[in-house]
Amino acid sequence: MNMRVFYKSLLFLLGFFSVQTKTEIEVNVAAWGKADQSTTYENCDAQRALDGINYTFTHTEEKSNPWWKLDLTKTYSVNRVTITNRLDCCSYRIDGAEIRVGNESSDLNRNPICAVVSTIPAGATYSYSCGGMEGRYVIVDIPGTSKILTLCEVGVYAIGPFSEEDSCEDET
Ligand SMILES: [Ca+2]
Repeated sequence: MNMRVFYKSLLFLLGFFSVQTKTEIEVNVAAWGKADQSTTYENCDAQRALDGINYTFTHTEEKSNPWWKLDLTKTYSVNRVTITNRLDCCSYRIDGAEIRVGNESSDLNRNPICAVVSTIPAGATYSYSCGGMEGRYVIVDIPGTSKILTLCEVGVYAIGPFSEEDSCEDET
């Protein structure tokens, strides 16, 4: 290896490592939040979309405009949202679901739409880019009459590291 190639390689590596140290980390903050939903069928409560188990699911009653709402307790810049659909039955029910990110806790439709689900195959996890939309709340809702909203898992990926208050380094 001549010196020119050596220096070029060295510069490349230095550039590589400097980029690496600046790389921001994508963190799934969904489970840090508290979930709620419009109605609950039997014991299929809203938190079941956050338990890390793909076969446990939330389930609303069959009503108009069902929704599921996640309160992240503070505002995050949401990079993407993932939804895992039900495997055993009724995968079509998720069709047309709207994913919203915003700061409106009561009038949920005022939160801007990040993406609309066309369809998700049974048991699959699909990812929807939200491009850094800011919000404390992530909502999944299905507009229409006689709808059932079921979610197996929801992931909310924000770009970290976050503010210093998220770090425990200073706590002894
Ligand atoms: Ca689950």
